[in-house]
Amino acid sequence: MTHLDTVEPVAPLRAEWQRSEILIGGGWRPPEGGRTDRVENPATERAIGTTAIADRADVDRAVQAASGAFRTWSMTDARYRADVLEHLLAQLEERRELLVATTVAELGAPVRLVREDHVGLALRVLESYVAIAREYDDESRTPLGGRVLREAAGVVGCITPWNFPLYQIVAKVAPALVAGCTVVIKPPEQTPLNAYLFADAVVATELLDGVVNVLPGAGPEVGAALVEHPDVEVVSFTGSTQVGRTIGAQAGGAIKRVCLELGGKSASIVTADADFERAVRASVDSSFYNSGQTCSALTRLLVPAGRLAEAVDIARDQADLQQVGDPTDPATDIGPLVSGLQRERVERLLDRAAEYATVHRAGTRLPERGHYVRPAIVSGAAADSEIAQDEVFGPVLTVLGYDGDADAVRIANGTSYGLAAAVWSGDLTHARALARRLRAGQVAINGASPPHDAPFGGFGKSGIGRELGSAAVDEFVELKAIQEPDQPLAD
Ligand code: TXE
Repeated sequence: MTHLDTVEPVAPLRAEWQRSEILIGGGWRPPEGGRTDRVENPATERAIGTTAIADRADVDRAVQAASGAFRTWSMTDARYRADVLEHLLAQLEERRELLVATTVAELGAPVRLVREDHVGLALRVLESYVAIAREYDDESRTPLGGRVLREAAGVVGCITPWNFPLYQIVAKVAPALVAGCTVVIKPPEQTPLNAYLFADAVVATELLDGVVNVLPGAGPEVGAALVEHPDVEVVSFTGSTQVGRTIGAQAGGAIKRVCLELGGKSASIVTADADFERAVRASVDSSFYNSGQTCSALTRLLVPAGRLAEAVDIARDQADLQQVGDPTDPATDIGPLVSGLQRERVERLLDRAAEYATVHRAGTRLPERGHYVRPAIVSGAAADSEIAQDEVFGPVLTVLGYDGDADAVRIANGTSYGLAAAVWSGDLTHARALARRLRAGQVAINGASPPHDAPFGGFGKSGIGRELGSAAVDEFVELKAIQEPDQPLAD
């Protein structure tokens, strides 16, 4: 059987993928406008299901439900919330295989990656929040004896992207629930089915009626209505810098708290004394991971100028080794991009890059159908060129040369972003010193990336605020200083 023969001509229609309702106040209801939209499998370009599309009236109903639930949920003990999250985790665990199949079908990510990282990571993150909720302390003292309460901020609007459909939901919802907030989720248009499975787990958990509401729909309509709604106190958004800027401006105008997780153009600095080949190959893998659709991907490889040609050769070889194709095949490394639109964007950027740089495309044969992109290694581009500055969100690595540490740091910090970075060196002291000089929210030394409870977020235009771990809970908390007289008041 050839590789292509394993791609199903028409993905099976599953009952779970035909959804005409939205989740409000713990119950499934038809959307006000009665609209639905089709969901496409990016590997086959065929419809695999339909989902409901909410509108502004639904946003209002969902926010009302979340506001009602907030009155009781925000008053519960964090230990109680830990128990509820544990139930939710068990419900998601029961749906693990369905979540894997759904993610492969609606995102096109390879099954091996989906099992370990997409679904596996999402569940591990939720598990970390069960532990955080158990330890959660909503009261503290200042050094001068002031009493400080941590109170839930209110209803949170969670606007999520498609690149890690389940993880993005969990990374917002779990810390918000730990803090005592209630949420309205607006999942992405491209991958709403994961949100439905999450909603099924919420319903089965029973104790979350109104605490978690799910409204699939268009960003400029449902997403914007959530941001504008006066009873939404916090907006947590992950997506493009462009939409993040709009949301930030709207939230600022309404004096509303906002958490923005935006793009990145992360640098991987390989020093002269590093395990060079390992560092280059790992950087290629990072930039191709999830078809390059990862905001923290190491998309700029920085090597000593004298070793540029060697780095490009190794990178090209690593690109050629990638198996691109059917995401249901466990041997596949790279699946399609999520949509035709994303594919066109990436190809356009590469076409323009070919005018001023060398674009090496991997030799891999691509399937005839599907939004596939041939992985690319770009060399000879200036550090300030479009391909070295813009987030590509496809399997593309740009290799740049540097001349000494100061130059490496200058190039690494020389974008508007600041999400992640990597340093490779045989000398840990040297690597740590370089890491300190990088303006990035996370730095991985010699391939060791931070655990999933370490804060994740960016400097500069990569966003505002942090996700993961207890740092994310802080985004959904208001601090209240409350003081009582030292002596009890006389009756
Ligand atoms: O993002 P959008 P898109 C980057 C990546 C990618 C580019 C475009 O570079 O190529 O963004 O992707 C909702 N008000 N990232 O177009 O449009 C939308 O419905 C409120 C990086 O998919 O920002 C979806 O739920 N909400 C990123 C979410 O915003 C709005 C992951 C993200 O969609 C809205 C994804 C509006 N006016 C893309 N318009 C990362 N940081 O990981 C859209 N939305």
